[in-house]
Amino acid sequence: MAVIKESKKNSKIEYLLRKVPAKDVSITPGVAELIEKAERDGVETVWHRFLAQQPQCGFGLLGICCRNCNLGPCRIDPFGYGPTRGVCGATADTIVARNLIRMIAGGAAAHSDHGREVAHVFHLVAHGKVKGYKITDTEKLIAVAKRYGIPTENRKPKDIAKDLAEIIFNDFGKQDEEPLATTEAYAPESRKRVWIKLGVMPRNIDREIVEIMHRTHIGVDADPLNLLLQGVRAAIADGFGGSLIATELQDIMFGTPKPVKSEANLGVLKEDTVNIIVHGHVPVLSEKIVEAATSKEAQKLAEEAGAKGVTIAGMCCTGNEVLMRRGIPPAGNFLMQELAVATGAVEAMIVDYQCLMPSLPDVAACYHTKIITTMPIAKIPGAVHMEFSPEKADEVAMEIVKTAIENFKNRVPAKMYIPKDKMDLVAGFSLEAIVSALGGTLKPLLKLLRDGTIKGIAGIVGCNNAKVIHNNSHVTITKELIKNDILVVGTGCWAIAAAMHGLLKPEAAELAGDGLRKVCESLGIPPCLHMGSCVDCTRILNAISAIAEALNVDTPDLPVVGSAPEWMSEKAVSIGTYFLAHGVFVHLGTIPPVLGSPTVTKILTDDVERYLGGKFYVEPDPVKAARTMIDVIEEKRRKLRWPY
Ligand code: BF8
Repeated sequence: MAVIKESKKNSKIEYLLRKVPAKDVSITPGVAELIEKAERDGVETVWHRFLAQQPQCGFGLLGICCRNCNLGPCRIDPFGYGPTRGVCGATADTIVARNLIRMIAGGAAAHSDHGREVAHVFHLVAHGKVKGYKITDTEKLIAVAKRYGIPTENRKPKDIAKDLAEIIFNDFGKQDEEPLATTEAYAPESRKRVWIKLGVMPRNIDREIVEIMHRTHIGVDADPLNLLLQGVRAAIADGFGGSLIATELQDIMFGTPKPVKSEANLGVLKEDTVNIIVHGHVPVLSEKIVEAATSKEAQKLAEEAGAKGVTIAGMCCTGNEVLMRRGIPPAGNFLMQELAVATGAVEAMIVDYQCLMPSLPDVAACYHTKIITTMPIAKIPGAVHMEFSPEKADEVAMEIVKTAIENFKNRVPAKMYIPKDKMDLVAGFSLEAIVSALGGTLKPLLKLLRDGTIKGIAGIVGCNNAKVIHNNSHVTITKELIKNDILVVGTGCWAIAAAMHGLLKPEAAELAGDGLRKVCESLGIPPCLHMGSCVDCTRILNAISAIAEALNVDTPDLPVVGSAPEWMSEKAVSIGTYFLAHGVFVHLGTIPPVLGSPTVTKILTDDVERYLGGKFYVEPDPVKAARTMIDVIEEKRRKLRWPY
């Protein structure tokens, strides 16, 4: 396939074509042909910009540049011929550790601000101050309230919700040294003891993030281990005080996911309908857009505009949210967002926040697509801004959908091309849905794990990254693991990759080892379970904690591994670290910017196991990575004296 190589000539960007085999860009059907279409249309994509950035800064890749004050920027010579300290005196160890935990702070901030937004809407619902939202899952409300010790007997759901909203608001705002109520409510006792001993029990999400920013300011914390431990504390705070709050409250308000059939890939867009894509992360907006777009009023307006109705599809984690609860098909994962616009068949891409490419309006300018931003904290130059607020949710959602419908007349058929590729899937495996599929208790799963029918569980999460072949590591690792009777559960862009490659179909059981295959066939489930969006990684944590407690062991003892094969975001660093804090062996398929400090690298990939029971393992080759994860699972089984 042709890929644009950027060169500068006469002050103009000129595109030179060069041949790159499609398999070196993406393994996902439809992607290569749309990149070629984008090139023909003169559109630049993330892959082109990645090429234009080569070679990427070596100091940055190693994590040894510091811009934290205006003595710098400073960088350390990794070969020892140049400076070994920044101007202030910081060594590579200090700089790498500081930079890494600032990534955790960024990720934890993103997750927790999402959680805070959902908590705000939940508080409005509890106090009857908003009409567009309600308590949908009372059973879940009661289950969550009980975790916090809130009385639930003979009480109205609204009263229980008021108490829950207060506790959660207090978790965000409290200033004392006591642990987060949510950590107390959800974390296994064995883990709490480890975290208290290590001094990493989180107090409050804002506090831990602020403390990272303080400790990484010039002249504060220079000790790499001490810095990294604060990173662990902020990541645990994210796991409970950010992400988990988002998941639990979204379930209460929008419904706890149950298995649902759908399809995935760009082929879910239709040639004869108005096509709307919801992209971002927070279902507070996308739930309302789905309601508006699927309403009779919207369908009628679309017909009046000459279309055969409205098709709504998802992108990234918002895509996962509306897939799990409404069966809305995802059109793609992170690297595919520009390609969806390049189909020329999308009337509007409605975005909230996180993982949005600021280049989207430039791509849209070549077609008729409107990029509609909705959040005051996430505006993009060139996009149309239609501000969303929970108080006016229904009105704004319908106004946005009408804007998309009105845009149908501007579609240019000659510029339109939708790849045919799409794949069936089953999503929506919340922990509650898994327990229900097992007959109401985890006991059957424990028995299958013990006797080796299922050898272990792998949680695979995270992004796409243009540094590696799109979706190749996700799919290769997943296939290797299920072939070896390891049940795969996952979230985020992995979940969409797995869907597009047929791994979320019950029929994928035929790719699994004998034990896992038989279990999947008897339950009618796929060997890979879609557990949701990135904040829903906490569903995996809750599953691990529940299994450990039922077996009366600590979480690091379990035959469980984690993997982020194509990670790129700061959120993924925070997620990986809170899995590490739970004693999980965490594989990273792209190299984190830490190699400039052998000390930090050793702490993360070796020493930390002594403190927390888990460690990071970095391996870009997906087959080798899967082999190591299988070995780790077998070793854990051996220690438990289970057959391996
Ligand atoms: O939160 S997996 S690219 S979309 S960061 Fe982003 Fe990564 Fe996708 Fe969801 Ni998660």
